[in-house]
Parts: sequence; structure tokens; C-alpha cells
Amino acid sequence: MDENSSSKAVRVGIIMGSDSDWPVMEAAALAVAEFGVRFEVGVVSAHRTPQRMLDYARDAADRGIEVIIAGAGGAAHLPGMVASATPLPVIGVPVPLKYLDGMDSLLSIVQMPAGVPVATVSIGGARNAGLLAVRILGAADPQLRGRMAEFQRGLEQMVLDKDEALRR
Ligand code: RP5
Repeated sequence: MDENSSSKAVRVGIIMGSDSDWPVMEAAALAVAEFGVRFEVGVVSAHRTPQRMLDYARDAADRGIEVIIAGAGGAAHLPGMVASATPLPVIGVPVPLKYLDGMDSLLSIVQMPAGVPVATVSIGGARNAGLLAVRILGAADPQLRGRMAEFQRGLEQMVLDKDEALRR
């Protein structure tokens, strides 16, 4: 696992089924980094490295990880399988591949059986996965929650500015 540089503990684990998912998944890392939250990134494949996947899921909480973001494409079993082996919240990112416009990835991730939730974002929605991870951490971290509220005020201001520009 590659860890980003920061003095605080690693709180978010960002994993993906293949390094080919990184161009999509990078947005999750950038969003988390925007809020100064430390994260780790790694390739963990449900199909090609099943034991590594189970080890990662089972050890993550003990290593101090609080939220896992898992991205995969095609027969995208990684987020669901990781969720089955950890008590941590798991956010799934459907990565679009060459065929089916990512619908295969979306349906593989979103249709979880009762009892094993995966918070699934939109196809390619890695940035929202990062922002959701920050919100989850913010529930018990007032400072982070404050930063998220500030971010939201920024979004609001952006829309108001665009509206004003349009009216001129
Ligand atoms: C999935 O298979 C990965 O998440 C990736 O989206 C897809 C293709 O992987 P590669 O063949 O590019 O390594 O498990």
C-alpha cells in the first residue's frame, strides 16, 4: 500500500481491482486529500488476489482504517466482498470499462443482499466517494465536519456566482 504524506494517522483505505482503475479512482484520493485526511492506496483484486482481499478487509479496522473506498469494473465483486469481511463502512465505485458503459460495474456493486451494505456512488463517481468518506469521518470529528460545511458553502457560492453572471 502506498500512503500519502501527512503526519496524522491513515484513516481511509482506497483500493481497486486493477491499476487500470486508477485514472478513475484518483479523484477519490484527491477529494480526501483536499480535506487533509490521510489515506492509503492499493490494488486488491477480488478475483486475482482473493486472499490479499480477505486479509486487507479483515485487518483494515485493526490498522486504524475507518472507511474503505473500493473501486472495480466489470464483474465488480471487490466492494461487496470487502464489505462482507469488515465491519467498516465500504463505499463502492463502479468503474466504467470498454463495454456496457459501466452498467455491469454498477449493478455488480449496488445489488447487495440485506445485511451487507455497500454505499454505491455513480458510475465513475470516485470524487463523491472521497467526499462521502470525509462526511462519514466528520460524523465523529467536528473539525472535519466544519471543513465539509465550508466546502458546501463554497458550492453554494459557486452556483450563486454563475447565476449572477448569467443574469448580467
Ligand atoms: C476488474 O477488472 C478491475 O477492477 C478492472 O476494472 C477490470 C479490468 O482489469 P484489468 O484487466 O485492466 O487489470 O477486476
